Amino acid sequence: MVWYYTELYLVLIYFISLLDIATASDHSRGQDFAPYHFTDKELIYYRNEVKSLFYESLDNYLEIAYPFDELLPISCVAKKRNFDDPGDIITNDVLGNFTTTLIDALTTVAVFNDRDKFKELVNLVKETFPNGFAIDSTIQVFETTIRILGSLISAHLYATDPSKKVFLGDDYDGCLLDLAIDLGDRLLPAFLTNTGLPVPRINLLTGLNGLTMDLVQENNVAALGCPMFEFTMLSVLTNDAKYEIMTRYAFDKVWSLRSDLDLLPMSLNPQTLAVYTQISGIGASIDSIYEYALKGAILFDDQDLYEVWHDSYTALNINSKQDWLYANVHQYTSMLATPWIDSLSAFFPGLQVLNGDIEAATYQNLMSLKLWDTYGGIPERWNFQPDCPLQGLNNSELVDKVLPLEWYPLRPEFIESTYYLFRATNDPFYLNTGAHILKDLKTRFKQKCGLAGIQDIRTGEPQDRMESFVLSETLKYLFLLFDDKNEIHKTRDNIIFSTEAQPMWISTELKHRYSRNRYFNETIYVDHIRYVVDEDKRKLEKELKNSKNSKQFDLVKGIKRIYNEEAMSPAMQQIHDRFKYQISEYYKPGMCVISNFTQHKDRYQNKVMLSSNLLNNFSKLFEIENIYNETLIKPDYLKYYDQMEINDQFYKIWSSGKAISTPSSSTFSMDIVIDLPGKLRWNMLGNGDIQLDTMYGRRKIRLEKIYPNDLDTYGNYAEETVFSRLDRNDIRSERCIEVGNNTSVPYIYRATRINGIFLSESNNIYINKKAFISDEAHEGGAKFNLFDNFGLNKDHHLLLECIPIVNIFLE
Ligand code: DMJ
Repeated sequence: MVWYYTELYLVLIYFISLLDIATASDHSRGQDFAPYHFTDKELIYYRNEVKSLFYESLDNYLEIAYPFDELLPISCVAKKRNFDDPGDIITNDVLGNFTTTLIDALTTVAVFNDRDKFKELVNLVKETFPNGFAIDSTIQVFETTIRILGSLISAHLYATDPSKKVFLGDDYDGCLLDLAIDLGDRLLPAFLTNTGLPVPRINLLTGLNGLTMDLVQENNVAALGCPMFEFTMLSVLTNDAKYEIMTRYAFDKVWSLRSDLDLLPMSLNPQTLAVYTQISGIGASIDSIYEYALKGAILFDDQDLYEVWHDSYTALNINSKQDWLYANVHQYTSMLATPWIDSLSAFFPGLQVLNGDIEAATYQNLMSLKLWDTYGGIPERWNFQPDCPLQGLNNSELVDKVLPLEWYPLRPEFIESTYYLFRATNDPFYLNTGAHILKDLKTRFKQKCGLAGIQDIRTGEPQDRMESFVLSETLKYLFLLFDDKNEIHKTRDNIIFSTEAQPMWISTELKHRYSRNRYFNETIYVDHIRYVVDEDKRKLEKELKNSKNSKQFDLVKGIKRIYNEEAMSPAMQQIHDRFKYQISEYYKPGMCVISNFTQHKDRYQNKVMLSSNLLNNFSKLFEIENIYNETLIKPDYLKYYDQMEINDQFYKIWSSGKAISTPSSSTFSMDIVIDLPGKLRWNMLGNGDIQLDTMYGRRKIRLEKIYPNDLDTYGNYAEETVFSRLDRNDIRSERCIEVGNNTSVPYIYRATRINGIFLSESNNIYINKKAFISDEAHEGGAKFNLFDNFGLNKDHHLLLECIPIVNIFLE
């Protein structure tokens, strides 16, 4: 329905804009349309601009830098692998001397439907590698898998699918698949370790021989688990299941290393399983593991992968999610581990959209937008809260303190998520974001020979580098944002983008062929998988034997932690001091009013009855500025840089003139965590209420503490009369009578989130009373009585410290 109306509107706007062209054209910029109406003409213009940026950069690469891996866009020379120093892993991990830019860019040309160019580039790849990848380069297995192997596979799919515009038919001999097989065979020995987890690097010519310990000892979980995606595609295309079996075993093994909270560590030793970083989150080192769990579930129609996604996403929502971002937390305690987020986490909203979680995606993506507003790009790392006192610092010192990593190499993640959100909502808000980024690319990032990132966001110093993902991802997603009718959007092929934006799909015929004809017979891999599986069994039996006498669940009995700013025990106080960010105030007093611009009675606005949902109906569009005002600091040189969502022209056309912004609340919010052994189960009712029949598993409930006349999370003033009607007496015990006058309460609690899910103003949580007490030993032997920590009044409200939580009912 939404699509239908929107298309109708766009047609309408198109005609209106035609009428207006004579006077509204922006002739000074050589365009014959009125910008920010997003008419077909305007979108074509944007698409062409993206294409020009792409082709200019690619042509320069081919002319100047080919057959090396990259082109330096400012100095206009090739960026090569560091042949002199094989230990320079920062350079050499992705530059295998295998024309990275050319191969990674192949499918962007396919997405442009440019068959001639596609054919020319495929032939060039074929000519370049007559002997496959017999190159003496030690490279990163994961990076090579996503940038080279995935690109070859995806381009092969385009070349061989008659339904695609760039289908090559007789002009193609399968050379890309041959190369993919050759490369896959060179990478796969990385999985021949005693654990079945891959070492991070391998030499394309000599394999594992001669690799020094420092090159192979630490691998991150994304790199350990994710090759499964591209390698399974390779199996599907060849019927040789060894690629799938070896890499899928590694994926499953990685997942088995999660903590009780279902949180994965960031990196470990693939030979010993020793964990190097017990931190979990959604950013660098770990990002794609979630991505490939969900995308793999869809592409391969795989329920087990979906469960991995489901459980890991639930764990992230419980343990790492804050309203606007996912923080890095300790994998065993879920305590906040770092005060920063990194740029790569901007991909997550795209994944949430794939999961159908549009509201959550909207929130997370706005964080990236505000970062772009502030820094003109997404800093590699940004402190969302200060990690040291900031008082007395001048602007440049402040910017320095809040950007632990200060570069932006034109990564795609923000534009990728913007693209997904536009596909899901059709809100012009996202087209505006794209138009803004496109303008930035042309004016701030374009250099003599290509697109260059920013080396130092603090000063705006450009970076003389164009990584291959700029052409394969950043520009592809930007183009697709403006190309509603691209064949990718019209197909029934269930196309899924790889983490490198390489489109992947499996036809029904191929799927059947693989399930009928798959084989697994290469001795070295068959023997190896037998060996690691036997090892697993042996270890499991040993563990079971040892655990017979121990009480497994003693550690997670009852409530583990209750965070409260008052009445803390000294021990709790110490924890609080050490990890104060975990229970930091989420909201600070203050008002957020849109006052920076005037409303124009514009003639387009009178004619075009369209508005952006996000701009007009999302009441928290400006909350981020308020919450993160301490660390969202604009560098001086960007003082006059536009805040894209209130760009005057966009706002005039797409706001209804009634855009609202809820003032920030004056209340204090805290999280309480209830951990009980067992499996988390719950029921979301149609109206958004939550029904809990058991309390097993982990619940993280955010409670807002509201005093009379406070402004609450939803923008309401708490009227005094409400408080006098509430009962604070625990009907199960006498203990609350001593606390004071039972006829009124000094403040109340209200639940605003549960396990990362937002509750609306009218939502309640209903808990089965029986879930509060367990007299029986169960799932590991724990008995509990949650009433020791809570209470219950006669109106069935749950009481915390004898204070009613007004929307949690025990029945
Ligand atoms: C790309 O190679 C891929 O998107 C990967 O998943 C993360 N890093 C870069 C882009 O930032």
